[in-house]
Amino acid sequence: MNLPPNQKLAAPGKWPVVGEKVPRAGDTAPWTVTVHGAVTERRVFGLEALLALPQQTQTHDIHCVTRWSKLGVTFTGILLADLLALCGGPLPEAQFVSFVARSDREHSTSLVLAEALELGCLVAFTADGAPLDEIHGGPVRIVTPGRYFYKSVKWLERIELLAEDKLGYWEGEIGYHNGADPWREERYIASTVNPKVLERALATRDFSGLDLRGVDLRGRDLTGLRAVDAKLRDAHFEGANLTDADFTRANLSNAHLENANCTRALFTDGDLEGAAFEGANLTGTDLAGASLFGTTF
Ligand SMILES: Nc1nc2c(c(=O)[nH]1)N[C@H]1C(S)=C(S)[C@@H](COP(=O)(O)O)O[C@H]1N2
Ligand SMILES: [Mo]
Repeated sequence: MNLPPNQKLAAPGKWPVVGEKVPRAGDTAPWTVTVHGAVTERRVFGLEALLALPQQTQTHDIHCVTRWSKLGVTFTGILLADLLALCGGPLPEAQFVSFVARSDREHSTSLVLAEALELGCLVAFTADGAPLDEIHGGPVRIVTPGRYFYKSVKWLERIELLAEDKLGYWEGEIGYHNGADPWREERYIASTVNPKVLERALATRDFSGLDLRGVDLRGRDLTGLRAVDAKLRDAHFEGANLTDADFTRANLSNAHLENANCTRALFTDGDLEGAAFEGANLTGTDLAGASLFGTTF
């Protein structure tokens, strides 16, 4: 059977509901899906017009980050690639795609555009032969094959093509991994702390004293982060904005800070052995008392 590591089958015939349960409250406007951003032609599709486009039928396995899987669900819908082609295709600068929900928190998720196209993301209307129930994202949701199901937005309202990534709700605020590959178990950005602790740490930008070994925070805006005494061995901060971050006494051994913006960041008395700072901006950085054996700049 095709179960990724540490997943279990949901009870036969059961499809659990995860996250939001309804689209935006009180919104009675006709359903539309807008394709915009770094695309040749911005277009707004009404639901009827969408349903009239050529559709595909695909069978995919669903893997939720909370460890249930449901194998072999058949979806029908429009391939993202086909929909983008109807809009004249992505502009050259388009590197990411963000799917945004018609929901109270404007829930969203994003993917590398090339991956989304390669995986065969589907703008889906039916599951196992019936229109999607509202609770499962009807009338129209994204289905992203080969990724944890949080990459499959319910109640699709917008598809935005972007030059730079815009982290989604679960990824940006709750600490779900932006990669989301179930075969590599990319569940949380850190596997060493409890998800509630991680969520709080992200909300307050305070990692002080936490054990976040191997945490993946590439490309994030972490301006003013407090990480005093944090355990950040093997952490990934490539391209992150660490302006005014405080890493006093933190353990950053073998951490990756390539191309990070470390303007005025404090690494005072920290352990930076084996850490990599190639391409990082070190203007005004304080390295006093830090141990720098094998650190590369
Ligand atoms: N709009 C919206 N889409 C969403 C979510 C959400 O909270 N809101 N949750 C995501 C998560 S974490 C999962 S596992 C799946 C759950 O889809 P389901 O409720 O149909 O099983 O939807 C994803 N898409
Ligand atoms: Mo999920």
